[in-house]
Amino acid sequence: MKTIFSGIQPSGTITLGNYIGALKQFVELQEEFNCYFCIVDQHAITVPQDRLQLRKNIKSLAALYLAVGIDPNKVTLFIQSEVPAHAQAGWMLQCVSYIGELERMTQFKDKSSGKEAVSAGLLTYPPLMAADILLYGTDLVPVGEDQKQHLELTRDLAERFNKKYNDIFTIPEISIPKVGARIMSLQDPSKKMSKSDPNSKAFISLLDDAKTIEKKIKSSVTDSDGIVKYDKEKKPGISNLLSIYSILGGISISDIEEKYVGKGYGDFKADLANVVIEALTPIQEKYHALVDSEELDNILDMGAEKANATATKMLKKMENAMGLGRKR
Ligand code: ATP
Ligand code: LTN
Repeated sequence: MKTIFSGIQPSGTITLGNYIGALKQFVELQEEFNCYFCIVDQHAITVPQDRLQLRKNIKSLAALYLAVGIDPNKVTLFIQSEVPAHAQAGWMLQCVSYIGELERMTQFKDKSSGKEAVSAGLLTYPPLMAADILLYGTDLVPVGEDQKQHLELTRDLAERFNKKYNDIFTIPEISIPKVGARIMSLQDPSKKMSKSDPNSKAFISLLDDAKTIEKKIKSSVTDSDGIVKYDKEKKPGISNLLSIYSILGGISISDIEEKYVGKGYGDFKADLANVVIEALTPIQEKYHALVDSEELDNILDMGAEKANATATKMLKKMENAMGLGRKR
């Protein structure tokens, strides 16, 4: 059976972008693959986090993984910092990475630009991500489009390590959804929707209530020609809303366009809000039942135990390949 690994940062409440670009795929993939899904809290601290809020976000993200349909009996769901091999392997892979290639990562450039104090962790984030993936002999990594460059670097690092030390890593493939790989901000359709956007109107979180969803969609940035038509270049706002409508409503974009011929953006946005609310309501119900439960802690304990068992074996192979410690 092939192995899948993917991670989400507990840097806020996950958005429709995370759901459509990543989580929705995970639910389908769990049926056919040996899946590891990780709450990457060590990645989240590459930018400042409030201690108590981070703790909350970790549990909340775990509950959301389950609420969207991840089955803990089929997958290994765990918290990155509870499996120390990630940071250990991350260090070794930092020593295989070049500063130049890390400085070229667009996520680093975006998140560091204009900031006075940029943590070294923000720069060395990709080798930690490579460690996450490579520790499990991962074949396939399902992610949104923004992670393509990090995946390419992961493959380069794995190949470099295999050549230089010992051929121990599987070279992972990337899996990006055909539609919805890049859901855009509701306030600026040239930017991706991001859960840590300081403007909360820019994203819909999976836990937003109906009123908030209606308001955010109503105030989303579109254009002034009033025609519901998909045109990514000329009408990025409406095109983004059409993608969300199509994916969550299960209707093709051309059918939606036809439905709104002669109608304005007001009708379209009101219906889209209902489509989103309908998709999120059952997820929110499951979430509330789980988030403070003992069951959730048990699932995370079980996940950490399983992940630790697998990751420690690969870590040992890495240490042997590089000559660290004593041979055992
Ligand atoms: P942050 O704002 O803290 O950087 P984020 O919202 O960008 O976070 P991540 O935790 O970095 O989200 O990403 C989790 C997964 O969601 C990744 O697979 C990523 O590719 C995917 N993803 C993130 N944003 C989008 C988006 N706007 N559209 C589609 N997929 C996305
Ligand atoms: N870098 C990713 C989160 C992430 C990840 C991973 C995704 C960390 N480790 C391993 C896939 C596989 C992000 O910012 N979205």
